[in-house]
Amino acid sequence: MKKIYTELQNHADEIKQSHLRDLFTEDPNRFNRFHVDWQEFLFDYSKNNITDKTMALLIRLAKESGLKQVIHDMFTGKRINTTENRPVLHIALRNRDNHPILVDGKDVMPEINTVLEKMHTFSDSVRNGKWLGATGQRITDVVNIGIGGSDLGPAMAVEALKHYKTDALNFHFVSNIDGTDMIENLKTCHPETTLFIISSKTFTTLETLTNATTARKWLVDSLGENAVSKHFVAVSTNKMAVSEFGINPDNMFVFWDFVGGRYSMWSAIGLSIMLAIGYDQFIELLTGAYEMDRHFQTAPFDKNMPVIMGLLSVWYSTYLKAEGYAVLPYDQYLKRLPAYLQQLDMESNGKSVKKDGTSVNYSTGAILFGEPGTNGQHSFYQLIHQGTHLIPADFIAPIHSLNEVGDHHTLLLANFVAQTEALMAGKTSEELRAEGVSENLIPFKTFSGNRPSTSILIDRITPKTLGSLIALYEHKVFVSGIIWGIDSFDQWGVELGKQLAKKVIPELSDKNKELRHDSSTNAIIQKIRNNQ
Ligand code: G6Q
Repeated sequence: MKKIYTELQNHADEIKQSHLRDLFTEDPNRFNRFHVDWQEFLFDYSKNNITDKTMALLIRLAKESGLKQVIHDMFTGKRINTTENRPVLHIALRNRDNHPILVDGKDVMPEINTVLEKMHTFSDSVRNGKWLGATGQRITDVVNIGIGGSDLGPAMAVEALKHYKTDALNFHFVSNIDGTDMIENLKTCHPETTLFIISSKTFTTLETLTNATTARKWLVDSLGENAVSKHFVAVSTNKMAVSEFGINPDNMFVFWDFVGGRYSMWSAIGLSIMLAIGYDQFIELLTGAYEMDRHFQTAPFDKNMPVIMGLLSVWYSTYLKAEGYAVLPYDQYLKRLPAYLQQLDMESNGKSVKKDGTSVNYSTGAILFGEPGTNGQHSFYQLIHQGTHLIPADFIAPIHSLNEVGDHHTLLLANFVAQTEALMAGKTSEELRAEGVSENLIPFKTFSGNRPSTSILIDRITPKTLGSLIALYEHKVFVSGIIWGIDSFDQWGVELGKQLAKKVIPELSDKNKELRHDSSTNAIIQKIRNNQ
């Protein structure tokens, strides 16, 4: 075992003896040493269970893990997704200085720029009413049909950027194979004015193809087969499957297998985002991500936000044995961010086998959850404050609201600030006694404190700052994955899900089919069959 691992483990035992309240009291300069001021971001990680020694050890760990080299490898198109033998080039999609990025000697930028321009022309024509439905009416509703990485990014970003969205279009995201998702969304849509975007990297995903087929029938039943070309576009890497489905290749926006599903909102998978906010603001989104990419590539590790965040994840999961991780946006527009990050983080780093095929003997990615503040405060924060688990939490808030109403935003920010302070300092029995709390309630009203949080304060939510924020989390996940020695860019667990149901489908519809599962599975299938 590397010496650094033992040193970190020993240091973790030391840190457990310290309290954040004391660390702040002993060192009035603590904030100065543990924050990064960058563009519209203030990244304050001083309320984490760390000292200078912790950060020095973690940065040594990053160096000994070859992080610098792997960052370089990703940005230069090396095949760092080893189990799928692919480069990892979502960063090329937002390469705003347009420098060549070579894969097997070929620059990927010209193709990326061509697709971006095609999205530009198409989204302009839908937004300005030049693109008409089959009966000559303007499009009013856009329905993105996709799941996982082909849904969560655009759904999160369209919600996050609602303030910047055109009023002329309504957006719907249908992902679940549960027919309710489709039916409820179509209730407010009319075939003549609805545009479907079928988003699927592989164009083989059961949920998406089933939903797309239902949508197609809904349209064709009303407007006829010829209407399809005016109401269906596809985003995929699989041209053949798209044309087999009956979507005109002219209406197809391609991307490439070097873009992972959960990293694809910057590609044509983001078409709904561009339709919502327009080309120029979509470019702002890409620019924000690009600026974060530059920061990630160039800032020294001790001033590098994604590196620090990634190292903190390793510190908590592996060394302090934290199993959970909360992301708490104090902004209603970011309400889908936790769902988006659940996939980004848990699908990327929920792994127990290293790149060399051997099993890990340490904890990797944590269980991520979250809700917008202050809603979360009135539900699960109890466990974060007084439960038995260590849950590091990211608190995210904009200084300026996009909807100034009375003193709402001041009250929101007051909660944001107060929660992190309370988690850090806690409340002692002496303080409670001084407040006159009766003795029998003191054990219940005591807060241990010493509970870690990171505050990410953003000037305001804009396409650009959202781009930076998402890229920050993407790279944070990447950094932890490198340290853990896992492949953060594959998802064999999802692939299994794609296979499993196929066996059961015929067993549900054919009552006479013999069942050869375990007794529980057999009984459930039998119960469904008997009651269908
Ligand atoms: C993402 C995953 C997964 C994927 C969906 C949809 O990284 O691979 O969430 O995005 O399974 O796949 P398709 O886009 O191929 O339909």
